[in-house]
Amino acid sequence: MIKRVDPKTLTVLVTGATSGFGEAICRRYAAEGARVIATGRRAARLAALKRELGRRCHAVVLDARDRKATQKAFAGLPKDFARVGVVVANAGLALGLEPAHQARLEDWEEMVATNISGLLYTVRAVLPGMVARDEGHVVLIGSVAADYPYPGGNVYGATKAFVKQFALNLRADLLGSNVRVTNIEPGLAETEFSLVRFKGDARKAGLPYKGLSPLTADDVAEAVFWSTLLPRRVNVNRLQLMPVMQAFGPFAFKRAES
Ligand code: NDP
Ligand code: 8X3
Repeated sequence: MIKRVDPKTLTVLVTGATSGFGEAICRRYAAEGARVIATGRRAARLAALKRELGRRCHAVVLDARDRKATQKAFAGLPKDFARVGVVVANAGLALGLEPAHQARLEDWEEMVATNISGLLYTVRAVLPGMVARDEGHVVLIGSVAADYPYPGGNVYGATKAFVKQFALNLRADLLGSNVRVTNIEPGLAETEFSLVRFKGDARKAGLPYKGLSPLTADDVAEAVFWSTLLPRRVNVNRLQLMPVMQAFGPFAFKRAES
């Protein structure tokens, strides 16, 4: 017998809710009656989402890299939103696609600060409450870039490999509690991700999606939603999804000229 979690009972905290996956995840849960806490840096977009979702949405303007602000914001949530049942640590970015010897160190630092430190600040801020209540679900947004290397993916892929191992180690720590941990690893998905990676160059940003059907933000939101509503006895450790039109490359060789 499948007894799914009732979304109407959930308060869901989503970082990076101003676009892409995060925004779609907020909409998906809100449509089923959950309360959502939406965070991100762009205040106008958060305000628009709050207007759209109404009283069931609490919006917090927050830079995920700011440890103190994160702790303060999540410690001071309004009463109706204080019992976070699902946290989706989604805020993240890739910057640049240059080979390692040409990449900008500032880009590497920003990816580490957001995709690793920011994710840790978010999880650490809500985890004690979940453990105390013996109920909760930590969802981390990883990437196929954690599993398969590609030229120019150097630090971005490495940050997502961190997410992968952190998810597994969290599970190890949480055994014995009813707090669940899931790492969702999407492949190519059309959001603002590419525009951010190529720093606003719309032509370059469009190239990865040309001639194929990438995943959509709604596809990823559905995977997150589904995994958190499974019966509480079930833990999806890791869920990798790709467009049907994407697969893996063969090994690459540089052969000597003959
Ligand atoms: P988008 O660029 O559309 O969304 C990224 C979100 O992250 C925005 O809401 C942005 O909000 C937020 N964000 C970035 N930096 C910060 C910060 N310092 N503080 C707070 N929020 C921040 O991209 P996606 O929706 O595609 O990306 C979401 C996640 O999915 C990322 O972790 C990404 O690595 C991952 N991913 C994306 C894939 C893809 O192909 N699109 C595939 C696999 C994984 P704001 O700028 O307002 O702060
Ligand atoms: C985003 C997917 O392949 O652009 O994580 O790195 S990819």
